[in-house]
Amino acid sequence: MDKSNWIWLDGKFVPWGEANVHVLTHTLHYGLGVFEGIRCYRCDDGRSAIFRLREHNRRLYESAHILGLTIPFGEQELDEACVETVRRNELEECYIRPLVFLGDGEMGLAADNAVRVAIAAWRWGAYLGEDGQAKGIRAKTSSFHRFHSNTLMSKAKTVGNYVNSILASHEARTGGYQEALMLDTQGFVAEGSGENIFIARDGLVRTPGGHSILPGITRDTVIKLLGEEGIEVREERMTRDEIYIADETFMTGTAVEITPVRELDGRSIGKETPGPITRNLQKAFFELVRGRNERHRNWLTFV
Ligand code: PPE
Repeated sequence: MDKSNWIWLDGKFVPWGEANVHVLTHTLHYGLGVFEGIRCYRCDDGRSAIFRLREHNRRLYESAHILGLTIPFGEQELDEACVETVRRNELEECYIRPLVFLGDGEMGLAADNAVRVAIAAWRWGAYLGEDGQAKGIRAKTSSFHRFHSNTLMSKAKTVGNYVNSILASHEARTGGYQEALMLDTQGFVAEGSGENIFIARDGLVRTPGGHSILPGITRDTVIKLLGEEGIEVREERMTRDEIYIADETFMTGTAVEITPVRELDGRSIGKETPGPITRNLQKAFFELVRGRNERHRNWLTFV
Protein backbone atom coordinates (compact mmCIF):
# COMPACT_ATOMS: atom_id res chain seq x y z
CA MET A 1 0.00 0.00 0.00
CA ASP A 2 0.95 3.60 -0.49
CA LYS A 3 2.11 4.59 2.99
CA SER A 4 1.89 8.14 4.28
CA ASN A 5 3.93 9.68 7.08
CA TRP A 6 1.62 10.21 10.03
CA ILE A 7 -1.21 8.41 11.79
CA TRP A 8 -3.44 10.08 14.35
CA LEU A 9 -3.60 7.78 17.39
CA ASP A 10 -5.57 8.63 20.53
CA GLY A 11 -5.18 12.36 20.01
CA LYS A 12 -1.57 12.56 18.84
CA PHE A 13 0.24 12.15 15.54
CA VAL A 14 2.71 9.29 15.47
CA PRO A 15 4.94 8.16 12.57
CA TRP A 16 3.23 5.55 10.34
CA GLY A 17 5.66 2.80 11.40
CA GLU A 18 5.13 3.45 15.10
CA ALA A 19 1.33 3.30 15.17
CA ASN A 20 1.36 -0.15 16.79
CA VAL A 21 -0.79 -1.98 19.35
CA HIS A 22 -0.29 -4.90 21.75
CA VAL A 23 -1.21 -8.40 20.51
CA LEU A 24 -3.73 -8.68 23.34
CA THR A 25 -5.70 -5.73 21.94
CA HIS A 26 -9.32 -6.77 22.58
CA THR A 27 -10.65 -5.95 19.08
CA LEU A 28 -7.97 -8.16 17.52
CA HIS A 29 -9.47 -11.16 19.35
CA TYR A 30 -13.20 -10.51 19.24
CA GLY A 31 -13.85 -8.02 16.41
CA LEU A 32 -15.67 -5.45 18.51
CA GLY A 33 -14.70 -2.18 16.88
CA VAL A 34 -16.12 0.23 14.29
CA PHE A 35 -14.62 2.08 11.37
CA GLU A 36 -15.24 4.40 8.46
CA GLY A 37 -13.92 4.83 4.95
CA ILE A 38 -13.93 8.39 3.60
CA ARG A 39 -12.49 9.85 0.41
CA CYS A 40 -10.79 13.15 -0.18
CA TYR A 41 -10.60 14.55 -3.74
CA ARG A 42 -8.63 17.28 -5.43
CA CYS A 43 -10.95 20.00 -6.71
CA ASP A 44 -10.50 22.05 -9.89
CA ASP A 45 -9.21 25.03 -7.92
CA GLY A 46 -6.37 22.89 -6.55
CA ARG A 47 -7.79 22.55 -3.06
CA SER A 48 -8.53 19.14 -1.54
CA ALA A 49 -11.99 18.41 -0.18
CA ILE A 50 -13.18 15.57 2.04
CA PHE A 51 -16.50 14.20 0.79
CA ARG A 52 -19.34 14.07 3.31
CA LEU A 53 -17.01 13.95 6.31
CA ARG A 54 -19.78 14.88 8.75
CA GLU A 55 -22.06 12.06 7.58
CA HIS A 56 -19.24 9.51 7.79
CA ASN A 57 -18.24 10.50 11.29
CA ARG A 58 -21.86 10.64 12.33
CA ARG A 59 -22.17 7.01 11.21
CA LEU A 60 -18.97 6.20 13.14
CA TYR A 61 -20.55 7.50 16.35
CA GLU A 62 -23.81 5.71 15.58
CA SER A 63 -21.95 2.46 14.92
CA ALA A 64 -20.16 2.85 18.28
CA HIS A 65 -23.47 3.62 19.98
CA ILE A 66 -25.07 0.48 18.53
CA LEU A 67 -22.22 -1.62 19.94
CA GLY A 68 -22.22 0.20 23.29
CA LEU A 69 -18.78 1.77 22.80
CA THR A 70 -18.18 5.32 23.98
CA ILE A 71 -15.74 7.23 21.79
CA PRO A 72 -13.53 9.32 24.09
CA PHE A 73 -13.43 12.30 21.69
CA GLY A 74 -16.06 14.78 20.55
CA GLU A 75 -17.49 14.54 17.03
CA GLN A 76 -16.05 17.90 16.05
CA GLU A 77 -12.67 16.87 17.41
CA LEU A 78 -12.64 13.78 15.19
CA ASP A 79 -13.79 15.77 12.14
CA GLU A 80 -10.86 18.11 12.72
CA ALA A 81 -8.49 15.20 13.30
CA CYS A 82 -9.48 13.75 9.89
CA VAL A 83 -8.79 17.08 8.18
CA GLU A 84 -5.49 17.40 10.03
CA THR A 85 -4.46 13.85 9.04
CA VAL A 86 -4.87 14.73 5.36
CA ARG A 87 -3.11 18.07 5.82
CA ARG A 88 -0.17 16.67 7.80
CA ASN A 89 0.43 13.96 5.25
CA GLU A 90 0.21 16.48 2.41
CA LEU A 91 -2.21 14.26 0.52
CA GLU A 92 -4.11 15.75 -2.40
CA GLU A 93 -6.42 12.78 -2.87
CA CYS A 94 -6.72 9.94 -0.40
CA TYR A 95 -8.82 7.46 1.51
CA ILE A 96 -9.28 8.18 5.22
CA ARG A 97 -9.80 5.35 7.68
CA PRO A 98 -10.95 6.21 11.21
CA LEU A 99 -10.96 3.11 13.46
CA VAL A 100 -12.42 2.80 16.96
CA PHE A 101 -11.20 -0.22 18.89
CA LEU A 102 -11.00 -1.68 22.39
CA GLY A 103 -7.46 -1.67 23.67
CA ASP A 104 -5.59 -4.24 25.76
CA GLY A 105 -5.78 -4.75 29.51
CA GLU A 106 -8.31 -7.41 30.40
CA MET A 107 -9.21 -10.42 28.27
CA GLY A 108 -12.61 -12.04 27.92
CA LEU A 109 -15.92 -10.85 26.54
CA ALA A 110 -16.77 -8.80 29.61
CA ALA A 111 -13.56 -6.74 29.51
CA ASP A 112 -14.07 -3.01 29.78
CA ASN A 113 -10.80 -1.78 28.28
CA ALA A 114 -10.13 1.73 27.08
CA VAL A 115 -11.73 2.69 23.77
CA ARG A 116 -9.00 3.84 21.38
CA VAL A 117 -9.16 5.75 18.10
CA ALA A 118 -6.83 5.78 15.10
CA ILE A 119 -7.09 7.76 11.87
CA ALA A 120 -4.94 6.82 8.89
CA ALA A 121 -4.98 8.25 5.37
CA TRP A 122 -3.30 6.99 2.22
CA ARG A 123 -3.58 7.16 -1.55
CA TRP A 124 -6.01 4.51 -2.80
CA GLY A 125 -6.99 4.29 -6.47
CA ALA A 126 -10.00 2.57 -8.06
CA TYR A 127 -10.98 -0.24 -5.66
CA LEU A 128 -12.02 -2.72 -8.34
CA GLY A 129 -9.54 -1.37 -10.89
CA GLU A 130 -9.70 1.48 -13.41
CA ASP A 131 -10.92 -1.01 -15.96
CA GLY A 132 -13.77 -2.15 -13.69
CA GLN A 133 -14.93 1.42 -13.20
CA ALA A 134 -14.80 2.13 -16.93
CA LYS A 135 -16.14 -1.11 -18.38
CA GLY A 136 -17.92 -2.86 -15.54
CA ILE A 137 -17.15 -5.84 -13.34
CA ARG A 138 -18.23 -9.49 -13.37
CA ALA A 139 -20.08 -10.50 -10.19
CA LYS A 140 -21.27 -13.81 -8.78
CA THR A 141 -24.06 -14.47 -6.30
CA SER A 142 -22.39 -15.64 -3.12
CA SER A 143 -23.12 -18.85 -1.26
CA PHE A 144 -22.60 -16.77 1.91
CA HIS A 145 -25.68 -14.78 2.93
CA ARG A 146 -25.50 -11.28 4.33
CA PHE A 147 -26.04 -11.70 8.07
CA HIS A 148 -29.53 -11.21 9.47
CA SER A 149 -30.10 -7.82 11.08
CA ASN A 150 -30.60 -9.56 14.42
CA THR A 151 -27.35 -11.50 14.12
CA LEU A 152 -24.85 -8.69 13.78
CA MET A 153 -26.10 -5.15 13.57
CA SER A 154 -26.37 -4.11 9.92
CA LYS A 155 -26.48 -0.35 10.60
CA ALA A 156 -23.14 -0.48 12.38
CA LYS A 157 -19.94 -0.57 10.36
CA THR A 158 -18.44 -3.13 12.73
CA VAL A 159 -14.96 -4.58 12.30
CA GLY A 160 -16.17 -8.17 12.83
CA ASN A 161 -18.98 -7.84 10.25
CA TYR A 162 -16.33 -7.88 7.57
CA VAL A 163 -15.63 -11.59 8.11
CA ASN A 164 -18.98 -12.13 6.37
CA SER A 165 -17.85 -9.79 3.55
CA ILE A 166 -14.43 -11.41 3.23
CA LEU A 167 -15.91 -14.92 2.95
CA ALA A 168 -18.08 -13.73 0.07
CA SER A 169 -15.43 -11.63 -1.64
CA HIS A 170 -12.82 -14.39 -1.42
CA GLU A 171 -15.24 -16.96 -2.83
CA ALA A 172 -16.04 -14.65 -5.77
CA ARG A 173 -12.41 -13.86 -6.50
CA THR A 174 -11.20 -17.45 -6.34
CA GLY A 175 -13.99 -18.30 -8.77
CA GLY A 176 -12.61 -15.72 -11.22
CA TYR A 177 -15.12 -12.92 -10.52
CA GLN A 178 -14.36 -9.45 -9.23
CA GLU A 179 -17.10 -9.07 -6.66
CA ALA A 180 -19.78 -10.98 -4.79
CA LEU A 181 -23.49 -10.26 -4.75
CA MET A 182 -24.81 -11.09 -1.31
CA LEU A 183 -28.42 -12.13 -0.70
CA ASP A 184 -30.16 -11.64 2.64
CA THR A 185 -31.22 -14.61 4.76
CA GLN A 186 -34.57 -14.67 2.93
CA GLY A 187 -32.85 -14.86 -0.44
CA PHE A 188 -33.46 -11.30 -1.63
CA VAL A 189 -30.69 -9.07 -2.97
CA ALA A 190 -28.83 -7.25 -0.19
CA GLU A 191 -25.53 -5.73 -1.32
CA GLY A 192 -21.98 -6.39 -2.44
CA SER A 193 -19.25 -7.40 0.01
CA GLY A 194 -18.38 -3.71 0.46
CA GLU A 195 -20.88 -1.89 -1.77
CA ASN A 196 -24.56 -1.13 -2.21
CA ILE A 197 -26.27 -2.16 -5.44
CA PHE A 198 -28.69 -0.46 -7.85
CA ILE A 199 -30.49 -1.60 -10.99
CA ALA A 200 -32.14 0.41 -13.76
CA ARG A 201 -34.92 -0.87 -16.03
CA ASP A 202 -37.10 1.19 -18.34
CA GLY A 203 -35.81 4.40 -16.81
CA LEU A 204 -36.71 3.44 -13.24
CA VAL A 205 -33.93 2.87 -10.70
CA ARG A 206 -34.28 0.47 -7.79
CA THR A 207 -32.12 -0.46 -4.82
CA PRO A 208 -32.77 -2.83 -1.91
CA GLY A 209 -34.36 -1.20 1.13
CA GLY A 210 -32.77 -0.87 4.52
CA HIS A 211 -33.06 -4.27 6.23
CA SER A 212 -29.87 -6.22 5.70
CA ILE A 213 -27.60 -3.57 4.26
CA LEU A 214 -25.19 -0.94 5.42
CA PRO A 215 -26.93 2.34 4.51
CA GLY A 216 -24.17 3.72 2.32
CA ILE A 217 -23.38 7.40 2.10
CA THR A 218 -22.60 6.97 -1.60
CA ARG A 219 -25.99 5.24 -1.92
CA ASP A 220 -27.65 8.27 -0.36
CA THR A 221 -25.65 10.59 -2.66
CA VAL A 222 -26.75 8.60 -5.72
CA ILE A 223 -30.43 8.63 -4.69
CA LYS A 224 -30.24 12.43 -4.33
CA LEU A 225 -28.33 13.01 -7.59
CA LEU A 226 -30.73 10.82 -9.58
CA GLY A 227 -33.73 12.52 -7.98
CA GLU A 228 -32.36 15.89 -9.07
CA GLU A 229 -32.13 14.53 -12.63
CA GLY A 230 -35.80 13.57 -12.41
CA ILE A 231 -35.07 9.84 -12.18
CA GLU A 232 -37.14 8.07 -9.57
CA VAL A 233 -35.32 5.68 -7.22
CA ARG A 234 -37.39 3.05 -5.42
CA GLU A 235 -36.07 1.33 -2.34
CA GLU A 236 -37.58 -2.12 -2.43
CA ARG A 237 -36.93 -5.84 -2.34
CA MET A 238 -35.51 -7.45 -5.44
CA THR A 239 -34.53 -10.90 -6.58
CA ARG A 240 -31.28 -11.88 -8.26
CA ASP A 241 -32.99 -12.57 -11.58
CA GLU A 242 -34.26 -8.98 -11.67
CA ILE A 243 -30.58 -8.10 -12.01
CA TYR A 244 -30.19 -10.61 -14.88
CA ILE A 245 -32.89 -8.73 -16.82
CA ALA A 246 -31.99 -5.18 -15.76
CA ASP A 247 -30.90 -2.63 -18.36
CA GLU A 248 -28.11 -1.47 -16.07
CA THR A 249 -26.61 -2.44 -12.72
CA PHE A 250 -24.04 -0.59 -10.69
CA MET A 251 -22.46 -0.74 -7.25
CA THR A 252 -21.76 2.22 -5.00
CA GLY A 253 -19.41 2.78 -2.09
CA THR A 254 -16.68 5.10 -0.93
CA ALA A 255 -13.98 2.74 -2.16
CA VAL A 256 -15.67 1.65 -5.45
CA GLU A 257 -17.32 5.03 -6.05
CA ILE A 258 -19.75 4.12 -8.86
CA THR A 259 -18.78 0.89 -10.57
CA PRO A 260 -20.94 -0.74 -13.26
CA VAL A 261 -21.68 -4.46 -13.12
CA ARG A 262 -21.63 -5.98 -16.58
CA GLU A 263 -22.35 -9.58 -15.69
CA LEU A 264 -23.98 -11.54 -12.86
CA ASP A 265 -23.72 -15.34 -12.61
CA GLY A 266 -22.60 -15.58 -16.24
CA ARG A 267 -25.54 -13.55 -17.60
CA SER A 268 -24.64 -10.29 -19.30
CA ILE A 269 -26.64 -7.30 -18.05
CA GLY A 270 -28.23 -4.90 -20.55
CA LYS A 271 -27.01 -3.84 -23.98
CA GLU A 272 -24.01 -1.74 -23.03
CA THR A 273 -21.86 -1.19 -19.95
CA PRO A 274 -21.92 1.38 -18.55
CA GLY A 275 -25.44 2.18 -19.67
CA PRO A 276 -26.60 5.79 -20.04
CA ILE A 277 -27.94 6.23 -16.49
CA THR A 278 -24.74 4.85 -14.95
CA ARG A 279 -22.56 6.94 -17.27
CA ASN A 280 -24.38 10.19 -16.47
CA LEU A 281 -24.33 9.36 -12.80
CA GLN A 282 -20.57 8.71 -12.79
CA LYS A 283 -20.09 12.07 -14.47
CA ALA A 284 -22.34 13.87 -11.98
CA PHE A 285 -20.64 12.13 -9.06
CA PHE A 286 -17.10 13.08 -10.08
CA GLU A 287 -18.18 16.64 -10.80
CA LEU A 288 -19.69 16.82 -7.35
CA VAL A 289 -16.69 15.45 -5.43
CA ARG A 290 -14.33 17.69 -7.42
CA GLY A 291 -16.28 20.82 -6.43
CA ARG A 292 -18.24 21.47 -9.63
CA ASN A 293 -21.71 21.15 -8.09
CA GLU A 294 -22.69 24.38 -6.32
CA ARG A 295 -25.84 22.86 -4.89
CA HIS A 296 -23.97 20.32 -2.77
CA ARG A 297 -20.92 22.32 -1.81
CA ASN A 298 -21.86 21.77 1.83
CA TRP A 299 -20.90 18.11 1.33
CA LEU A 300 -17.27 19.17 0.88
CA THR A 301 -14.90 19.93 3.73
CA PHE A 302 -11.92 21.80 2.34
CA VAL A 303 -8.61 20.73 3.85
N1 PPE B 1 -22.03 -1.90 2.15
C1 PPE B 1 -20.94 -2.39 2.78
C2 PPE B 1 -20.99 -3.74 3.36
C3 PPE B 1 -19.79 -1.60 2.85
O1 PPE B 1 -18.72 -2.08 3.46
C4 PPE B 1 -19.78 -0.32 2.26
C5 PPE B 1 -18.54 0.52 2.31
C6 PPE B 1 -20.95 0.15 1.63
C7 PPE B 1 -22.07 -0.67 1.61
C8 PPE B 1 -21.04 1.52 1.01
O2 PPE B 1 -21.02 2.52 2.02
P1 PPE B 1 -20.49 3.99 1.73
O3 PPE B 1 -18.99 3.91 1.64
O4 PPE B 1 -20.94 4.77 2.91
O5 PPE B 1 -21.09 4.45 0.46
N2 PPE B 1 -17.36 -0.21 2.18
C9 PPE B 1 -16.06 0.34 2.53
C10 PPE B 1 -15.11 -0.85 2.44
C11 PPE B 1 -13.77 -0.66 1.88
C12 PPE B 1 -12.78 -1.74 2.27
O6 PPE B 1 -12.70 -2.76 1.58
O7 PPE B 1 -12.04 -1.55 3.23
C13 PPE B 1 -15.72 1.53 1.65
O8 PPE B 1 -16.22 1.63 0.52
O9 PPE B 1 -14.98 2.38 2.11
